[in-house]
Amino acid sequence: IQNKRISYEEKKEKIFHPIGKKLIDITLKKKTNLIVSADLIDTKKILKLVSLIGDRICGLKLHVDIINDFSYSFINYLKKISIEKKFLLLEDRKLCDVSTTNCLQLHYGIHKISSWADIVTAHVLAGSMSIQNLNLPSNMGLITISEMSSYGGLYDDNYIRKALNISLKNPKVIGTVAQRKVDDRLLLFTPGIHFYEKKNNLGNRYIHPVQAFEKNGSDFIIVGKAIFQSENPKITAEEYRNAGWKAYENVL
Ligand code: BMP
Repeated sequence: IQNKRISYEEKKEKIFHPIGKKLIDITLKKKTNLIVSADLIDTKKILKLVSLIGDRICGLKLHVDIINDFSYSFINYLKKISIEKKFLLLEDRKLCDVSTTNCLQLHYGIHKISSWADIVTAHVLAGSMSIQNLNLPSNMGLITISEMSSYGGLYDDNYIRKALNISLKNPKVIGTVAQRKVDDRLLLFTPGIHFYEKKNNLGNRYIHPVQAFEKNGSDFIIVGKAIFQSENPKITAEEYRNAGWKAYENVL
């Protein structure tokens, strides 16, 4: 049957990086493939959101460089909650430079991403070497960006194929962001998820969780505004968790 996929258990056997395996373990334990993107500029708002949705998610995605009142007490507290509630912290830094600069951006500056994040995102525009020699801690993984959810992006099939190849060859890469099926040895992360919206007027495109799993072979859905801007993020997160989990089970 066309849409069949391998289970998370089978996928875990193909993923060698410990953080990839850990993410799958969390997903199976909590029955959730939902990653919430907390694109908020205020630490109190992020912590409030996490208190409402922490039980429903396998990962929390951050853009720490948008936070006005970033501090280590915030990050330490968030780290503690992530361990208690069992979810991973993803910093969506989208590194996109040569290896030396990527390395500096990962380890230094105000945010010292490598000191707390479980996963960081990176483009591979600058080539395979750009994501090598980053001195990542052994328990930190990379997610590459092979194809974005926005419309009018510059990614063509050739670029995407090459980005996927670079991802497969780098042992630090646990998976990728793309809008299509990828090799089973990569975890596939799908942003641009919404129950009702198809496009927003700022260039992002959206698909339903069912489409993400049936058509694209997604492993994890990433949901931002649909949850954190909803009237009741707790209930909405549960709706997306449930939809993502059912969509996964339906293609098994
Ligand atoms: P929202 O669901 O509110 O549109 O948020 C999507 C999140 O995913 C944003 O943080 C955005 O930076 C990120 N993202 C995306 O929208 N498309 C991609 O292809 C890759 C992303 O990381």
